[in-house]
Amino acid sequence: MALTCQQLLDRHSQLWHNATHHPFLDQCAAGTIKPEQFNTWLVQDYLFVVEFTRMQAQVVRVAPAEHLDILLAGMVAIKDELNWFQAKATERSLDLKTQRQSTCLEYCDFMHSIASTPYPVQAIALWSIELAYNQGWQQPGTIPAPYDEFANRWGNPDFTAYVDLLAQQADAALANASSTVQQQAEDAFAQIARLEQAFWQMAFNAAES
Ligand code: HMH
Repeated sequence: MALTCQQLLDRHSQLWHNATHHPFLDQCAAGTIKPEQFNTWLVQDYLFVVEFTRMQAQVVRVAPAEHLDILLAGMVAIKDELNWFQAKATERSLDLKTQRQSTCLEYCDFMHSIASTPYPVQAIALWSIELAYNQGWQQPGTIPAPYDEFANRWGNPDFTAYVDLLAQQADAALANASSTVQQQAEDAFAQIARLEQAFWQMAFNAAES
């Protein structure tokens, strides 16, 4: 029996819950997140997305031809996202030429390491990274201004449909994968869940200084 995206969510429900529910997001919804927390997230997430762009490009390199259409739509969307992050940073007078914090660095190193894994593992990684934000930003319910546009970027119906297509492609890739590759995909999923939780916590901790 081939592993599926849904099975990964079921098997690791606690880890996934922690990846997508965090006081950072709840406090965005409540309007009580502190500017230094939010701005830390924004700058570090921009730096993350730069490396995520490279990961997406790497997946394009190894994906079967029939998966390219959706992956290339994702490449177009990430172009817009990088420009949007730059505009948000300018609005807030934030310097994007900043060092990555250790958690961000660890996540970027992990994405880099994924490049040497078989396509099904990369497809699971891509899907789970996008699903984390798709679910996380919707989880607290309606997020009011000024954070609504952040919630909407990853919570909107088009993005949800894109993530669902990524899941279908990952399932198709896993259908023919060996048990070793399936295990690698499961390990990657669990590691991404841990890194997502740590990334929220990194930004949340910025309030303590
Ligand atoms: C940390 N995970 C993190 N940042 C993001 N922007 C996404 C996932 C979704 O692309």
